[in-house]
Amino acid sequence: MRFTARRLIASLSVLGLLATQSTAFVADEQKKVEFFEGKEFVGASESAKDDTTIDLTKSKVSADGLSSIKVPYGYIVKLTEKSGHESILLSEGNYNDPGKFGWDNYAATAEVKHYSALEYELQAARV
Ligand SMILES: [Ca+2]
Repeated sequence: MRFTARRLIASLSVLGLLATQSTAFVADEQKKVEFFEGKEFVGASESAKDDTTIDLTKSKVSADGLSSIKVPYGYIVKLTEKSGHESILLSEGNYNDPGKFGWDNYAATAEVKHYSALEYELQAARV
């Protein structure tokens, strides 16, 4: 009787662990960098989940220019203006108004890089 009860508890623990892991997995899969044409995350938007370079002048935010951006944990985004001479790196954060640092409707390309947690701590420390 005791043995059975213990086994049941052990089984439930394993199921609980699996459920927690699959939930974390789903949450991670839904993470993405989001680009918006308006400040405060409004207007037409573009998103990226994997390593990629987006030509913002030909993307969904091209009509009004990039004016806000959401960068989840694990991502670093490099924005570059059209001459290619100026660029900035953004790590995790919700940037509601990049105009505050002179980047409203200014970026022409966005290079998105996705890192594992360990790599990210190293990379983000350099931003
Ligand atoms: Ca804009």
